Amino acid sequence: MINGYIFDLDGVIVDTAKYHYEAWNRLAQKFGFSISLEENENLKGVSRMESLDYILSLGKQEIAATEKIKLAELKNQWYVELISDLNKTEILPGAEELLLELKANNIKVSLGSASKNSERILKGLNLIHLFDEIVDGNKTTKSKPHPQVFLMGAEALGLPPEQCVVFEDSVKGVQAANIGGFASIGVGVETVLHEADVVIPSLAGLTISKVNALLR
Ligand code: B16
Ligand code: MG
Repeated sequence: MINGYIFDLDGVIVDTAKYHYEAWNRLAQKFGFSISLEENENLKGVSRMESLDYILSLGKQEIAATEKIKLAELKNQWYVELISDLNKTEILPGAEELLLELKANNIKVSLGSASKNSERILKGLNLIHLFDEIVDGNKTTKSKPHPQVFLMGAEALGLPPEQCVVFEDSVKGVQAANIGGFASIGVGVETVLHEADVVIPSLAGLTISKVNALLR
């Protein structure tokens, strides 16, 4: 029985992955290389500092820790500029409709995101009131595939993991949900997210009864 819904943010609720990619690419170009779309797949759901480490390793750059902090801040400054005028068209198909149905049915909802910008994004899109709890990169100490972010979400909702479903667009996020004992719904491509219990292309047309049927 599913009583709680936990949503990843980037790639599930909102189409911000393209802005992370743009900002990281700008940083990579400072070092004379660019990030391929395949390499970008490895950045989804990964924390800011871990993403930076991965990018610097792609460019074979060895950078002092203090300089890395400055680079991560620079990337975030560019990212925040890029998302400064996010609008409703960037809410991914079906996300708002499902959140509204959950609210109308008093089903508990938490965010489970690695991003430290999640409140800014959800407020900007006027979606924040549809979440009972926000667990994001400002609260966690461990990155996906560690299940911490989802376990904290379930705990905040007052539910055990087996009563919650996690929606994720990243491989590491799906792994985190599985390790934590949650039902997992991958949002994206089956070949990439095959470890999820169920994979759907998007949230478009998804309802509570369809989720229950998918997980039966
Ligand atoms: P920030 P999610 C993740 O969000 C993104 O997928 C990932 O690309 C990003 O590096 C990470 O958040 C940290 O974001 O720099 O805004 O703190 O998919 O877990 O919602
Ligand atoms: Mg994501």
